[in-house]
This record gives sequence, structure tokens and C-alpha cells, in this order.
Amino acid sequence: MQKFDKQAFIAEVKDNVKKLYRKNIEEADKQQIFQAVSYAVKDTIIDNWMMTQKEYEKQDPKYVYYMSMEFLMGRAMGNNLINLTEYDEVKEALDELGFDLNVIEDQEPDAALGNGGLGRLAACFLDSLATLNYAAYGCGIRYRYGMFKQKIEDGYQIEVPDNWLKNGNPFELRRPEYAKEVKFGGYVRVEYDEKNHRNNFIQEGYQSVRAVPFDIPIVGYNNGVVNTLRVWDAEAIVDFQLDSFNKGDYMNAVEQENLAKNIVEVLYPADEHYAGKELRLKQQYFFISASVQAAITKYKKKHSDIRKFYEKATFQLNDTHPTVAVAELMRILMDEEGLGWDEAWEVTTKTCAYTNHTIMAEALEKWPIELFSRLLPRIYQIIEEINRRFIEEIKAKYPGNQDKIRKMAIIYDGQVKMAHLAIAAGYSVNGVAVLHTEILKKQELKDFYEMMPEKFNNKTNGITQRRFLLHGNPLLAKWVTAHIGDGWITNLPEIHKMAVYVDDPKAQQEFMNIKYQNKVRLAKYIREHNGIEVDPRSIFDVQVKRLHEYKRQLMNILHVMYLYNQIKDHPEMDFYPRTFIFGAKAAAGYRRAKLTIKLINSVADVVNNDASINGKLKVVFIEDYRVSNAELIFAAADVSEQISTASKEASGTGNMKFMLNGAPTLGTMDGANVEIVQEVGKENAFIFGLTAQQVIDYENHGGYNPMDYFNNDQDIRRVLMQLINGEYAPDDTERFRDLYNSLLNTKSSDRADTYFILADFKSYAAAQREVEKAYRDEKGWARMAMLNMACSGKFTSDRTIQEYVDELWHLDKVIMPEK
Ligand code: 26W
Repeated sequence: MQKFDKQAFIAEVKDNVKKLYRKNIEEADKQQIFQAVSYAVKDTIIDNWMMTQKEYEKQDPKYVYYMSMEFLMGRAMGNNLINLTEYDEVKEALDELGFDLNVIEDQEPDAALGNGGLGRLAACFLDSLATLNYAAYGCGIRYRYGMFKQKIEDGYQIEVPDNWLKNGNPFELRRPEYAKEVKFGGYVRVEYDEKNHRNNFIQEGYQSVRAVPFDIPIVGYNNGVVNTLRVWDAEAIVDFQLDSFNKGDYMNAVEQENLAKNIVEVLYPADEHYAGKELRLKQQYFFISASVQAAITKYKKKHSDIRKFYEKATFQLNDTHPTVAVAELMRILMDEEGLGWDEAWEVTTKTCAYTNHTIMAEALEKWPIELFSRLLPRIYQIIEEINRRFIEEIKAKYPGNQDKIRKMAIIYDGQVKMAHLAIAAGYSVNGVAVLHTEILKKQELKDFYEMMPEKFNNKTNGITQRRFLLHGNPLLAKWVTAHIGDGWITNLPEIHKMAVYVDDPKAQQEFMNIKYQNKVRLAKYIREHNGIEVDPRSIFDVQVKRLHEYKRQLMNILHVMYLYNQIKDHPEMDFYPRTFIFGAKAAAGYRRAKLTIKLINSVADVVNNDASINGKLKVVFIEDYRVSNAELIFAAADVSEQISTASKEASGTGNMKFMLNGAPTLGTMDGANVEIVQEVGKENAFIFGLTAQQVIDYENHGGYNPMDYFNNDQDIRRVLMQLINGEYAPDDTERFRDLYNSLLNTKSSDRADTYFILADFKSYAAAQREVEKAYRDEKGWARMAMLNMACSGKFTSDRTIQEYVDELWHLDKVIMPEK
């Protein structure tokens, strides 16, 4: 790669400021500097991007199309500099110009085109694919508004639209020459084709939109590779011209304009909750149709036999959201490429693979037939036929077993079940952690597993160490590199070499000192953004993730209330100062989750302002938790709270980011926590609570009664009573009644305490005491924290991607020419 030329870079930044803003650099504001620097960075990327695509043309590798409704990319500029290995150089150059790179980075809005785990996983995967020299496209939607911005007012969450494109996105490239048409509605006319002796299916009376791709570069680490995230924008096909009126299709023009505008308007912010909205199905088909068409076009440029499409392309479906790809591929292969059903089916089943990310029943996507067939008439026909044949297969395998059909059919009870379609039509079904995959096989997808065990496999999630250590925690990254070299950046298991230092007093001290500095950095952020003063010498105990009942933020804050009671009762008690840090967005319509945020803030108000406890306890709710502040938070954490009800968290990926930054896990045996403990050893984590099997047994056979805990445990009883006696809501004692009810009152939910908070409460409290005890032993803690970092090698997304490649995708490594 070309060497960085500082003076040339400075000149280019100055020139960009002039061209973009007609200003000298001294006159430009920070946002303008950000833009000017980004365009300079993009310039470097562009050459590599063109070269990469040229190599792909030449070497003709197999591509993976990672189809996802969500890509939670976060900020691009800093990450691009990191992967170009020009971060420090640009920092220096900007210093020379009198700007702080960190401050300039803060000018960039997060690209928050995702909700949480699933979207961020997609982003980590793109980073790893590029870094490992694999040809890949991310395929998604260019939402005008991403994940909402969260404001906290009077302790309540307020959702504010995220106008992330308002200053433009310097890294994206509009590619109108690759636009595709996507059709909705109308009806299908069948016409016999005399010449080819087959039926032709022609969609008529439809509305359509033009899908216009925007390409965003995905820079591999130090290898010259630049892949593409292709997100689709929608435009009206009929120009909305005044003379439409005269042509008589004025209303039609308006409708198409609206259709286009609405489709890409906003990301659905309801994580793990399916709402069955027509617009969401439109979004799904919109980006999938465009992406599949583009993949076919690309293939046909070099290859003539469409029957071998799967040799050059594979579609990974990120949960069920893009599953309509199965039918869209069938449609194109049959209706446009002229294949027969069996030929098309063979290609499709060799192309598509499905990843399951959740076992939460309310997340399962199923569409009413009426809606589905009206919006996608031809696609629906195809799914009907897939279903018919699939049921034949079930019948052949399980003669006379109506129950199997009821449980496995793709269309049943008036609904189209997207997970069933994905499983029937894909060559692979994978879970995202060992435990999760086992639960899929034995519980959720048992019947499918029994019928086609060969499709099922596990791919434990991972994260990119380049964003979450190299960029997010520069002090620790430099320190690690100084000890073991920089091999860990592309080969994370090498970080295990740090294990030899865990008993070295000097290393322990250096490590703890870096952690301290990162805590100071976070404390400053909290002061500036929340107005709360926290002590960086206290234990930073962190739970950051989407707000969901199964993740049990409620248990965490109830425990804080319990600690506060203890400290008030026993002021003399020796208590190590603790800062409980929360960050979480609640789905806008999820009332109980929003009430939990209010409770956290109400407890914070009381605890933080009680001078009598001498600052022993602090509670902070960080507003607008997102990728960019997450990087600061992971780096500063002492304790990683991973406390979901066992069996509910498919994997978790935040858990891995904490571990990488040297924060031991306080958690249940759930998701990837199980594998984290396996890597680092039980003695270097704080594990508590029911096991997944125990939870599943309760769920299947009953026998759990939270009232028993309420009646028999006075600490629990006291904390619960404080939810309804005005302790944290003096102005409205009823405010938190619903939370109280959710734990005790059977009527308010199917079963009271659906997520076993009371069952796990005391073992959680005990584990928390162990945390405190361990933290008091300074050397012991340093050792444990460093071991966590040293044993995090397995959890790089590079490993995950390599497993997908070796076992499922079989991609070719692309060799980049020396420059
Ligand atoms: C249809 C609405 C909807 C939206 C999003 C349903 C489900 C989702 C996602 C599956 C939610 C999600 O992000 N799941 C998370 O995926 C991560 C990556 O695999 C896992 O680490 C998390 O455990 C899982 O909750």
C-alpha cells in the first residue's frame, strides 16, 4: 500500500474545505473539517476500492451476499483510518492543523441502521470479510431515519428522529446506473407460451419503485481490500410531473411517489418484536428484490449458465427478515431466466442459508395471507407451491401425522411463516452460540431438526477487535502491542500471549492504570452528557444493551435498591464504592421497558442525591446508548452485566466486547456466556442463577411461584414493596405498579415473573458480593481482568466468518496484487 504523505494529506484537507465551503481552513467549523477530512480519506479508499473490484473481476471469486434489514455501522471515519493503518498519521496531521482527531470524529453521526445485536453483528461481519480477503456484499436499506435518538426527560425516554443524513454522508456513493425496478401489488396473468410449451406469469396492474443503490466502502485491515455495503434507496419511477394530470394518471404518480418515500423512510425500532406491519413487508421485498436482481445481473455478466449460480454466490439471510429472497430467487430463475421448477429449486436451495438470532416467540415473523398475497401476488404463488411440495415431503416422511404438518407447514392458519420458509428452502440453519443452537435443535425447531438434521449447525458470534479494542481502547491496544506485537489485530487468539503477564506486578499495575484512565475518560463523558459526577475509583458495573424484560435490567435496578437499603440500614458497613451504569433504548411502544428506564432514573435521583451514603453508590443512565459511546463504555468497564434469563439470550455480543477490554462477566449461563466461561474459567467470572434447562423445565412443566420468594424473603419483599409505596415515586405511588404486577400478579401476564427475576435475585446478590470481594483484592482483580482479555481470542468475528466460509459458504480468498 502507498505510504501516507502527511503534507499531501494536509493540502488535500485544505483544498476540500475550499471546494466544499469556499472557506480557508481557519474559518471552517468542526463539522466542515470532518467533511473535508472524510473526503480526503475517501480519496485513499477509492483507489483501493476500484482495485479490489478489478481483482474480483479478474479472479472471479464466489461472493457472499449478506442480506440484512439492519447494519449498525456506527461511525466510519475513525474506523476507516484504523483499517487503512493511517489513524496515527492523520491524528498527527490534524494536530499540525490545530485540530484534535477525537473531536473531529465526534462530528460524525452514527450510521445507526440497526436496532442492536443483529445489526451490529452484520457490521462486524463485513469488517471481518474484508479483512480476510473475501468477496462480499452487505445488502440492506438506506433508511432516511435510523434508530431513534434517545433523550431522557424527567427520567422518561423520549424518541427523537435520527436525521443522520442531514449533513450528507461523505462515504457513500450513489450508483443510479445500477438501479432496479421493484413491483408491488396488482395481479398475475397466466399466459401459455406456445413456443416454449410453458406458462408465463405476468404481473399486471402493479405499482413499482426504482431501487437506487448507494455503495458504502468496507475497508479491510491493512490488506488493500475494499468491499461494498450496498444500501438501497427508493425513488418514484413515474416522474411527478405537472403534466401527469393531463395524462390522467396524476393520482397514480402521487401514489408511486409516496410508496417510494415511505418504503425507506425509517428503520423499525422494535427489536425482538414482530408487529405485522405492511410497510415492513414492503421494505423486506424492496431491498431483497433489488439485491437478488443485482446479484443475478452480476453473475450473468461473466457466466452464461444460470443453473450454476450457486457456485458463484451464496445468500446469508440475517434472521427471517430477508427470507422472501427464497421466493424472489425462484421467481427470477423461472419467470425471467426460464428455468423449470426443479432446476430453479436446486439453485435456490444451494444458494440460501438462514441464521436464527432469537427464540423469543414474539419475534417470529408471520404474515397474514391476505396481506402477503395482495402485496406480492406472484411471490405468494411461489410460496404456496413451495409449501405444497414441502407438505408432500412431510407426509412422505411421517405418513398420517397431521400434527407434523400443523407444526411445520409454511402456510398454516391463514399465515405465512417466514422461519419455516427459510428452513425448508435453505441449505443451512444456524444458531449463534452453542447453547442457542442446542435449544433450537431440542426445543424451538425440534421437528425441523428431526426431519433434516444435516441442515443444522452452530456459528458462535464474534466481534471485531479492530473497532472494539484498536479503535475504542487505544491505550490498551498500544500496551498489548508493546508486549506481544500487533499480530492480535488480525489474529486475535494471539492475545493469549498476554497470559504470561497476569501475575507480573508491573503489568498488573499498568493494566489497572489504563483501565483507570479509560474510566476517567468515561467519567468526563458522563459529566458532560448527564451532568452526573462519578468517581473513577469506584467499581464501574455496566449493563448496556437493548432494554428488554428477558435481559433483566429490572433485576439489576432492584438489586441496587436492595444495596441502598443495606447501606442505609448499616451506615457503618464496609462497602466498596460502586457506580452502576446503564445504557439502553426501549422500543417506542414497549411500555414496561420504558417504565423500567423511568425506575432506573428515579432510583438514580434518590441515590445520587443522598449525601448520607458518602457517594458509595451511584447510578447513571447514559442517554442514547449507541455504537460510538459504546466504544468508550466497554473500555472503561470493570464488570460486565450479562444477566438474561438463561435460555433467552441467543448469544449476546456485548459480553464479548467487555471481555476483550478486560471486564469479567457477571452473568447467567446463557448464550455465549457459556463459552466465555469455558475460555476463561469459572473462577474468572461470576456466574449465578437458574440454568437454561431449569428454566425450560419450569416453562414446560410449571411449578414456579414467585410468591414463594416474596413471602419467604424479607429483602425481596421490601424491595418489591418499595415499587408501590412511593419510595421512588412520592408524587405518584402507582407509577411502578405495573413492574410490581409483572413480578407477582398472574393476571398481568401469562405467568407472573415470566423471566424468573425473583428466583435468581438472591444468587445474583451473592454473586455481586463476590464481585466486591474480588475487586478488593487488587492484584487478584488485575489478574482476572487481564485473563479475560487474554482468553477472548475465540470471540473475534474473524473466527466466526472463517467458520462460515469453511463450513457453509466456501468462498475463495482473493489475492491482492502488491502495490
Ligand atoms: C421482527 C422484529 C425483530 C427485530 C429484530 C425480531 C428480531 C430481531 C432480532 C433477531 C433481534 C436481535 O438483535 N437479536 C440478537 O442477535 C444477536 C446477534 O446474533 C444476539 O447476540 C442476541 O443474543 C440476539 O438477541
